[in-house]
Amino acid sequence: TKGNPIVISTWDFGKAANAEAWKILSAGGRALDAVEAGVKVPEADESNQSVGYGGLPDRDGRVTLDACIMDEQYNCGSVMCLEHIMHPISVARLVMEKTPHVVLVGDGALQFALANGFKKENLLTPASEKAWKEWLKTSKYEPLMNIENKLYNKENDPMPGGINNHDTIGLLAMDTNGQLSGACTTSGMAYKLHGRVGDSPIIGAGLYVDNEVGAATSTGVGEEVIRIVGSHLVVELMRQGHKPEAACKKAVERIISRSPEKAKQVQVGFLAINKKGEFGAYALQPGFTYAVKSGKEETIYKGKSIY
Ligand code: SD4
Repeated sequence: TKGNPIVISTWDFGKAANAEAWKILSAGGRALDAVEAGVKVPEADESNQSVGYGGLPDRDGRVTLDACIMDEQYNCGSVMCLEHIMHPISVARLVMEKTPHVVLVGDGALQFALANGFKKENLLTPASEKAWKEWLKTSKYEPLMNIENKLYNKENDPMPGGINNHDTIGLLAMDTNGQLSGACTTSGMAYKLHGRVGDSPIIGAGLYVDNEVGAATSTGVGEEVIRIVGSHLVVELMRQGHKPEAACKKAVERIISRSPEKAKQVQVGFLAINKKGEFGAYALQPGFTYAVKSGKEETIYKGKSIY
């Protein structure tokens, strides 16, 4: 039977990624191809300072990228701390499809990419270099991923004077055959220590796809997500019968119970879809948005939050 395809992704810039994924899904293509094509949009967008090209560098001025991908058969691939490659998601897919491994890191990931025809590029844009040099003046390392909560009120309406703090993209899709896949890609936390890896490229933390049950992805302070293996937790909660939004909420509450003080100060958001095509999200702080595209709608939703 032919189902109704759908694609969902984190943050409002997910809309452009969804549109690209939708071209594949609406033509009856495979969810795996759709998620890769979708997240390549923000990866190549230099105005997005937290994914791929144009991403903010680490504290040494190096743009290091994290990405992972997972298909409908529990195959997965990941790259961590990869430099100089515009599309880490495509390298992650190659790791999945062309190697007996799941994860390649750093220089090994770069060598693998170059050996497979990827081009070495400078990913540090003038705007991101300028922001880094500005940061260097104080060099204060505070992973303020929760800038949104100062910019949005409890109703999730943007407050005046705010900058739109874009974030990691996690994108989940179901194709006409009802198969699920997911992709997640980021430049990670700005001005992180060199070598720091967040949740995004860690299977089970930043992304998990279980084609029997559903799929989930996350955004925000990765350390808090890794601690609870967040995306896998969301999928397991859906397996137990929770709807996507309720599963995401329970995962967020788990973060609060594990890190009560930290949870008040940082942002984490989860996004999930189940096998019926039902979707939902939940975040610690207000300001989390996600984009949905299906045959019925093209919508930016405001995720509910605890605080
Ligand atoms: C990380 N979860 O590296 C990512 C960060 C993120 O830019 O969502 N945003 O921890």
